Amino acid sequence: MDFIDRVRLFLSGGDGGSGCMSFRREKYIPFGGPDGGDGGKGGDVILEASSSLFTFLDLARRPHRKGEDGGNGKGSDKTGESGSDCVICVPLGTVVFKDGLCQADLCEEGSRFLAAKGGRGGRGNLSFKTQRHTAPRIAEKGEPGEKATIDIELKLLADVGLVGLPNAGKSSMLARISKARPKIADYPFTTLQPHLGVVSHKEENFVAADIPGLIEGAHKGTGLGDGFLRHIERTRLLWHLIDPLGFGGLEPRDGVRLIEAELASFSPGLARKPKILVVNKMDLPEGRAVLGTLKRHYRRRRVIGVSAATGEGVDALLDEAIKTLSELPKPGPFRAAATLTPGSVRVEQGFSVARQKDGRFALRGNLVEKMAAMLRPELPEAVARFQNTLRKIGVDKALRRLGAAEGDVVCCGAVEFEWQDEGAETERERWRRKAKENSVGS
Ligand SMILES: Nc1nc2c(ncn2[C@@H]2O[C@H](COP(=O)(O)OP(=O)(O)OP(=O)(O)O)[C@@H](O)[C@H]2O)c(=O)[nH]1
Ligand SMILES: [Mg+2]
Repeated sequence: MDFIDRVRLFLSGGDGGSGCMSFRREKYIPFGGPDGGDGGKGGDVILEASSSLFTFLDLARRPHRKGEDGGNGKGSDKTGESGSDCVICVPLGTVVFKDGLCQADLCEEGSRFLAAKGGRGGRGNLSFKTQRHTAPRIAEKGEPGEKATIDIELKLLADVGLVGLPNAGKSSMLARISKARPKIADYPFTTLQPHLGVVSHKEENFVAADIPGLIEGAHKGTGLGDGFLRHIERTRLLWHLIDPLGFGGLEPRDGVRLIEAELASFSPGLARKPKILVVNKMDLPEGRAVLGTLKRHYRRRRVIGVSAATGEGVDALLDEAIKTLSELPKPGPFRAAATLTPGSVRVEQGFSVARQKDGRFALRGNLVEKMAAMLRPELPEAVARFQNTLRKIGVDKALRRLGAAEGDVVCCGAVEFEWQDEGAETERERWRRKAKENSVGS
């Protein structure tokens, strides 16, 4: 099975259903009032962590997902049906990024992240009924669902990470201590993807992760690269496995330095993690000498000799791991350097108007674009309400300042309309002026 641990998703919430414009028309009921129901809400797109998944394979094949659209409202005040949510299952340990900022870390079974919100249903004409305006001929289209492009990354959840040069015996060790069965062979880069194994020792359990071998320049992409180190970023303890025979002409001691340099260049956090130097293949004659040399060289560090093949020293290594893990705090949710901070929140409000090269005016902004998308241009009252709102929020003033003339085309989202300059006065102002003029005249 392919292992995919990074995917870009293109998500869209379902569109809200349209509101209905209808009047009660029944025999023996004269003057039946408005009874158009609201549209239903569009379905959300939600990511949900599930322990039964280990890869984004399915998501990589279908990265475009959309919530169901809401149903349209109907007469007799019937609200449209809500669209059902699109729930996407992701493996435990999925970290969500939007515009490079970390948004969520789904590391608990069932934890959810609302990735794209469904649009609200448009209002039917019953919702516009007021004491003064008892027969509104106005209704809205549904709000379009939110569009979101997000990147998801898998950072496996394990307690112990196995690192080392290729062929050091990492997979053999995982197979010895757990029921995981990664491929083991006498050539470098046998392991091509991370493997997890649950280790039970003296009534304690922990999860160990075996990742592909690292070589010099892995941080520049040499060998299989260092991208797999992401999966041991949240382990609490590292076992650095060492082959007493060395690798590719490299002495074991130089190999230790090389791996530590690669860990440090991936992330300082990884370099700081508690490590146990594990000299593997102690059944080979070279084992004892190498263990002795490393113990002398790294006096202050824990150096343990084991053999994944015979099981020698493995119990002592597990004892040590359980003791160390019990002293270390459980890792909290992942926080990348570029985590969302109050200073980096993007607030999109207000509007902007600009004259385009073709002479038309572009009106942009969250509120105005949403209003334009929900406008039903065939209903004159809806158009008047739209124009009134534009005037109230100052769009007319801004257009006048840019030199727009009556009849100029203004584009707002997918809607285009001809601008009609109703003057700077609002209706209320006009009413007040007229009342004043009348009182002066009388
Ligand atoms: N004699 C001896 N051989 C071992 C021991 N552990 C592993 N090996 C051998 O070393 C070779 C490499 O073992 P793997 O477990 O595949 O090594 P790895 O570190 O996972 O290698 P990559 O996945 O390629 O990075 C295999 O031929 C194993 O049989 C050991 O304790 N003693
Ligand atoms: Mg391996």
